[in-house]
Amino acid sequence: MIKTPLCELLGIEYPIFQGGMAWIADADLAAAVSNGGGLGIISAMNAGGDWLRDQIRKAKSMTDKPFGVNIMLMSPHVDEVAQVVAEEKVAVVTTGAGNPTRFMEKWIEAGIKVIPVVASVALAKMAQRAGASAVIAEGGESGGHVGDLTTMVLVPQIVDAVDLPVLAAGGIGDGRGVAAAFMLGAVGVQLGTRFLVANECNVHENYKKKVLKAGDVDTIMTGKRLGHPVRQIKNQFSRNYFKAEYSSISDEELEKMGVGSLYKAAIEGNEKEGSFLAGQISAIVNKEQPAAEIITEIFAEAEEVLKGAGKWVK
Ligand code: TUI
Repeated sequence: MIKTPLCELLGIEYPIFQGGMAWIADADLAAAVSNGGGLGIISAMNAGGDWLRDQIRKAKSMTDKPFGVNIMLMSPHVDEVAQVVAEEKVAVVTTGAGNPTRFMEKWIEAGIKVIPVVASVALAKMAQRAGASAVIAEGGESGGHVGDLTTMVLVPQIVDAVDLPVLAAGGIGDGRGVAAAFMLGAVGVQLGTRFLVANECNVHENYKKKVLKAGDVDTIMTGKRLGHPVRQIKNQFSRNYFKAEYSSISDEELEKMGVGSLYKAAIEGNEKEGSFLAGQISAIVNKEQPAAEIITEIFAEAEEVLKGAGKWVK
């Protein structure tokens, strides 16, 4: 059995979060992960407050276990959804794509445990000062919006910099990855890509197929020119976008090219025009299964790996 301080902090069985994937992580997936003993997370993405409130109430009806909401800080509705999570008193709020400190006092007052995703030591320290319960150190292997550093490099630096539980994210897809994260000092992990192919995940079937088929060099990072680097699976859209970034088109035109592309991928399954955000670990994600089985399988494997971790020590 693997137990870490994160299990005790949140009242969860396994120290694993499901990443808050925009247009993908809804109440169905979050409840399935929480019922499986991890922490399921609903993505507030660019949605408004009413949609989020409905999803939170739906998840509450599907599980009596704790679950979280991920607030994407670049959302045009960020103030509204920040208020909704405080009113609904969700157990955990994770944040991404920005600095959450201006909202933290309100969330903490509502009894919410705030666990920001950080991609740098500076933000981790700021989050600790603002009252974070833990931080998620996310490396650039992740899908979606990413920072510069890899998980291998980022996690130990965050562990050294803060006096909080640290979760590792980015490039983790099986028990070996979990064991490696623990070796770096993490006491929990967050996985997105592996949960994207869970049976309970409502993303379009074409999206799942793309992740299941992807090989080692099948993701690409776009969006650097506009300051929002995003990792996604290579297809017509991402190749065109990448080329456009290094052409003479204006920033405004480039920005327009990306509008609606995530919806096209996740909801419509449009293989040519969609933006299929996924991590580099897609290459080892090869089967669809229930979320609960993903969790038990990963932790059985992690336990084996960790038990054998001393094998080279003489
Ligand atoms: O947020 C994510 N992943 C995401 S958000 C998203 S929606 C989106 N779509 C298009 C463009 C941008 C966003 C899709 N995937 N992961 C968490 C994460 N946060 N990764 C990196 C960061 C991060 C980066 C810089 C957090 C803070 C930061 O700087 C904060 C500051 O302003 O100091």
